Amino acid sequence: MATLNFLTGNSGKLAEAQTLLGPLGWEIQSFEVDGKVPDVIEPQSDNLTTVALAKIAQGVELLASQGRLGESLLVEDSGLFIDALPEFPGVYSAHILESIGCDGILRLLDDERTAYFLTVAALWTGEAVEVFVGRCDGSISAEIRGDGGFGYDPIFIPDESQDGRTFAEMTNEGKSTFSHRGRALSALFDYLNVDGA
Ligand code: ITT
Repeated sequence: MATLNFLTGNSGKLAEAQTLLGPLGWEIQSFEVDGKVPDVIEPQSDNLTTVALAKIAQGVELLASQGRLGESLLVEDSGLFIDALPEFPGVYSAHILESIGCDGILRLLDDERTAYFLTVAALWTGEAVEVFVGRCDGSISAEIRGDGGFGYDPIFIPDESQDGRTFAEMTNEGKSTFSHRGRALSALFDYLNVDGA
């Protein structure tokens, strides 16, 4: 089984990557230094790709400092984009979730509720950096629903949801079949399979 190191402080992201790529023959392991996930600095930027590339640059430096430069490393940056609130919460998704939460988002919205999630994944193959993007269109629910997932999952209904369920009302497998992260990681898997990186 091939191994992919994933540098993330978000256990929900790690679990989803394991759910999606595990059955396809990839062991996704948390990238840790001295037994803990290292901190990375996210630059102030209104662009997820810029943030993902900054994270992978720091990750590659850490790999090098461990004498593990030949190993692969994955990072990703994700955001929720709500059409009625241009650029919001977007790249500030983590900060906004901490400050006003899902409740706060619901209070800001009226009838216009379309939104999308975007993931930009950056992979160090052991030789070079490759970027993969995944998008999931949907809408913001009228109320918080579901206990699964993490972050904004209880208020996001993907367009593919057959019965109006939020991501938080789905299993990780269900969410990953059409989520932003699922799509970015599927593209990554296709790349690894073709290139054998
Ligand atoms: P990293 O260590 O990987 O950076 P993070 O939680 O800081 O983890 P991001 O900056 O990419 O990740 O995420 C921005 C915010 O968006 C954060 O609060 C997440 O909880 C939320 N988020 C990301 N992906 C999500 C998803 O699939 N469903 C719901 N919320 C999500």
